[in-house]
Amino acid sequence: MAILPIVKYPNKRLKVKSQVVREFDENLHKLLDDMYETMIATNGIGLAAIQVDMPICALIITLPREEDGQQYEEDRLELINPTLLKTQGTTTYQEGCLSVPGFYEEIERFESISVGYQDRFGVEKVLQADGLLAIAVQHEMDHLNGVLFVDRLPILRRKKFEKELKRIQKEQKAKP
Ligand code: QAP
Ligand code: CO
Repeated sequence: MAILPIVKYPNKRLKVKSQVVREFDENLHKLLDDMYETMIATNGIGLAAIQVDMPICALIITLPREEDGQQYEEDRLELINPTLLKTQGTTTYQEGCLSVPGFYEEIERFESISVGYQDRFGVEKVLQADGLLAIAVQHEMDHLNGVLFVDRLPILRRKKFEKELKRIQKEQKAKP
């Protein structure tokens, strides 16, 4: 297993459309395992393959449990080639992203969704999700289309983000 470098905004690689996964082999499994290790090491709850510079339709999510706020390996969720089947309602949540560290904003999403996908072995499955899981799945599926949560901000809040980003980048330059 390995911790992989995360591609950060405004790197244009994050805008690439991810390719459909056709081979459910050990290379895919190794990538998914490395993604999991990377996500945990960086305090993430979700990660798309493109964020570790592999533009393929694969994403992982491991939400913290409600009872203790901890992430458990047995709660690992891996969605390969996901497609939205059904949506209901809308909701907003203050989102962040490992590719946009230090910035959080309210984003509108569907409240509940149904998603078709394949697991790491290529077996077709359906996931019904609401709450934080539904938001995480939509956020990660956006990555597969080259879309970041900041791309969904209304123009004024997008400007606020670009301004704040300059400050964050200065801070990070001063750090190491
Ligand atoms: C996507 O986001 C998501 O700024 C996953 O400094 C967002 O894991 C799912 C993170 C909202 C559900 C709701 C962000 C870590 C992690 C940061 C993440 C940071 C360190 C974000
Ligand atoms: Co993200």
